[in-house]
Amino acid sequence: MSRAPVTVEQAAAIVPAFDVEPGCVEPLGRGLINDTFAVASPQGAFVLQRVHPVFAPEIHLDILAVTEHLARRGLLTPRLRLTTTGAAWLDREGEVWRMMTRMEGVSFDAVQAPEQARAAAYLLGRFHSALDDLEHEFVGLRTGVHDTPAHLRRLAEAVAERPEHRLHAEVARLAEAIASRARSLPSLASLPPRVVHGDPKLNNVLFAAADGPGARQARCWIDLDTVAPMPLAVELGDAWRSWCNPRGEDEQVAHFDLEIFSASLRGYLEGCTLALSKDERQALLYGVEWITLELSARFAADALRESYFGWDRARYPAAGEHNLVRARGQWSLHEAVVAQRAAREAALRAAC
Ligand code: GN1
Ligand code: MG
Repeated sequence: MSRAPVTVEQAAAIVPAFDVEPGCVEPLGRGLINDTFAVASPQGAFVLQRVHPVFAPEIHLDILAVTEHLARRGLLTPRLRLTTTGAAWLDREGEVWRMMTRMEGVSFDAVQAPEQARAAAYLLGRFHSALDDLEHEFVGLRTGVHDTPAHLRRLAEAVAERPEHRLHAEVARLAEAIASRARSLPSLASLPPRVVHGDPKLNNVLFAAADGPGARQARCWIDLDTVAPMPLAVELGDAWRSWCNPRGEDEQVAHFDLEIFSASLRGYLEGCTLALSKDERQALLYGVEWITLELSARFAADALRESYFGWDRARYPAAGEHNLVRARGQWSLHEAVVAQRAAREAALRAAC
């Protein structure tokens, strides 16, 4: 089962370990994985997080290298605050905590206008390009994060292991559809790795304001636990599955917005100075098909296991019910994306 959530008091007790006075500590954000708090103190504004054990503590060495490089290249980025002993993370009774500077800005769960997605994409292009000459051996890699066959295996295992689960029949049906679709998509293996964000959904980018022109001005990328070398098609597939589905992750029937897709593709190519190979460009067509399928499999497996993704206690009776809605939402998005393959291909041909 998931770990007990952290209380504000517990979080406040951690703050001095980062040489910060625990001024005001409040829960922050809607992340599904880490426990997150905002800290306002005389030393400045920070984000304190209890890091989920899915991440190796060594990711902080990767975050350190990536954020230093981004800052050198003139991009805004949160920076790690070291502990009083100079460490990049704190190990307290077996739990990993880290503190980063809190960036000003507003996040959105759903794209409000194509221009907003264009801005996020432009900044993602700059992010990737700035990291092109980073010389760093990644040490905290969450191996298998986008190993789709492994996610499909875990879903099949969950279905086999939980026949008594109240949602078993529904998940089993979905799992079968997912597995059969996976057999028909072309493989993305053998694409070159690029240093990317790793979880570029819309609410991981901060905008200058909640409305007006500032809502179309992307300031910086946050939530850097997943920075890693991986194919661009996977990264942009993950971005598009989030940006082009304005209904968000909690709706069973999704919609893939082609206008947002085209606007963000153009924005990305404006911000990106990487020399992309023909294979990398062509693979952009299938990345979003794979990612929607993979995330559907991950949510479906957790509908039975009820142990990984955070869930909304106000709207659902239990984690399983929330994750089943999300799994169906991503499946529906996958179907929409496949149905629009020809239109996406035309947009890609026009832009690349
Ligand atoms: C998780 O924690 P959060 O919400 O930024 C997940 C991503 C999924 C996303 C779906 C480490 O990200 O992979 O795309 O939920 N992160 C991890 O909302 O599993
Ligand atoms: Mg997040």
